[in-house]
Amino acid sequence: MKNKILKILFAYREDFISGEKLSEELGVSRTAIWKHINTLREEGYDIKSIPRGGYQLIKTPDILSQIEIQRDLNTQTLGKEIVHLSSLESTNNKAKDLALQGAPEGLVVISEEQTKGRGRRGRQWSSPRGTGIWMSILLRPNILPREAPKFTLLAAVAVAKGIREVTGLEAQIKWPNDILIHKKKICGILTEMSAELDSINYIIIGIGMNVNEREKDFPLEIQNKASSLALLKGEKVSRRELVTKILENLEEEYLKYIDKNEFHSVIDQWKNMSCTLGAQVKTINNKKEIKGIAVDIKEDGALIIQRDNGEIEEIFFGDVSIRGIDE
Ligand code: BTX
Repeated sequence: MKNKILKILFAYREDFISGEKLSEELGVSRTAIWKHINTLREEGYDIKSIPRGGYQLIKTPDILSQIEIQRDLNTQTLGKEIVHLSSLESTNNKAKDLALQGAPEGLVVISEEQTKGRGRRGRQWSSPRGTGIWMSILLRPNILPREAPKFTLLAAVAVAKGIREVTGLEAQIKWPNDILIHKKKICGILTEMSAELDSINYIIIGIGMNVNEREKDFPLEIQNKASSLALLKGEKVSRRELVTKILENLEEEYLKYIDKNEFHSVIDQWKNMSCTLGAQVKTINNKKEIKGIAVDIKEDGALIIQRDNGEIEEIFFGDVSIRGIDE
């Protein structure tokens, strides 16, 4: 009922709408309407009321609730169901629990803060309240498990493109899963899956993005390498618009891949937005150091490095440091 009231208030937002009209349209008493309006106010909606004039929606709050995100969302499956919580240990953990309970493909879990946000290999992900986007998307693709690394590439493209569309900032992709702007880390992606030998139960794409953080919101040890979109843009950025664009971009590429087996547009965009290709890089693979130039990316997500002596190496996992960015 609360959401129905909100929808009507939003549609009439230039105008006042009377309590009487609301109660007629929704078939509940004016007192019930008044109670729901008060709950909406407690959630941060600025709703003006005048005696005999009715109610007017003045301002919506900066929260990533289902109704706020779905307002402009143009997707078939992704984000049709959104679980939005005020605080969680990790949205990836919650998405995993829901996946095990049979949650459908396209489910999105978003939290205003994470108390145990996770990076790769047990690393922590700083996720302060109300400033960034901490979300996980559940997919159930009918593909072989070895195809799964493609989803990190797909997600990185959807995110980098979304940032460019909303802010105009030149987001770049650093292999395998970082989004950087002006050499600072803005976003990390954690793709996790549950699979049998020949089939995937589910894939969870976890996206952590710094949006409106101030410098002091970051832990001291990452202040020199992390930044937020607002710090780089010089003004507050809409988290809602970013989530919408990212889900739309993700679905577009996902459907192309799943329905038409078409992945080249992800690869092309990945290459265009990459800050890794062409750079001098260094990584550790099977305990040996590999140094050279990153020359290509393969469809399975592998990074191709050409050593100084001309030898070619394929890297599937790990961290790569880029000369000029990390050292
Ligand atoms: P990663 O292992 O590549 O990066 C983790 C490293 O990044 C940390 O060790 C730290 O140095 C740095 N770092 C930590 N927090 C931040 C931050 N807010 N901004 C920039 N740098 C940071 C990257 O892992 C994958 C992160 C995924 C996070 C999402 S949030 C939603 C979902 N739920 C969850 O628990 N994780 C994912």
